[in-house]
Amino acid sequence: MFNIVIFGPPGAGKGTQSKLIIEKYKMVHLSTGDILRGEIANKTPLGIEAKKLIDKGELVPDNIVIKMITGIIENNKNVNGFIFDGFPRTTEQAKALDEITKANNTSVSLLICLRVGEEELIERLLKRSELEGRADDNIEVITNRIKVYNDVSSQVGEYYSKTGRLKPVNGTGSIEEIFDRICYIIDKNR
Ligand code: B4P
Repeated sequence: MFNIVIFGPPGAGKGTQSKLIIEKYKMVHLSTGDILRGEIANKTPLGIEAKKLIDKGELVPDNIVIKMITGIIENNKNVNGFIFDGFPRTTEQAKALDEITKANNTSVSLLICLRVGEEELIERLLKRSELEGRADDNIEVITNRIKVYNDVSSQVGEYYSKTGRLKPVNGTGSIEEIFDRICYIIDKNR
């Protein structure tokens, strides 16, 4: 199994690039954002709680997302590998992911960190809000999401850097150009 984390600030292109990666490398896409939005759409108790936080641009508690991820990994033991999109977002989640993968006789090989400037992130997310109308894509919430990324989530990069697994990628340019940069790293490390 070859597992990757795709990481970066909100709007960096994690979801966009994950779709291309799973198609080329036949991996399983695991997006905590998508799972949480599914819970919200189905109005489950978890979704109702998560919505209050997501609508403010805050993170959902670690124990909730860790539990979600654990179940999925345990139920998919025979896949080529996972692409973890939007998880881990805290050091606690990063440590938990190392423990869960180890318990399932696998590991995370790389964290691909998409680097994009703040102005472009805001521009992309506001454009998405016109197209998709996501409740958390408005300027006030976007500003808080970027702040949470800088204050909390950026530490995840440092955690992976200590074990030599952090691979920064220039996240600007066309979607295809960025995908080529990611494939180069995957092919070199597989
Ligand atoms: P996510 O769904 O992960 O949302 P995101 O950070 O906005 O990334 P996304 O993948 O959607 O956007 P992308 O960069 O691809 O999380 C949403 C919320 O859920 C979080 O704020 C948090 O509250 C909660 N949550 C999720 N996981 C959690 C966790 N582990 N712990 C706690 N809470 C959690 O794309 C953005 C836009 O840019 C798109 O419109 C795309 O078309 C465009 N784009 C992409 N690449 C481009 C390019 N090269 N050029 C121009 N535009 C581009």
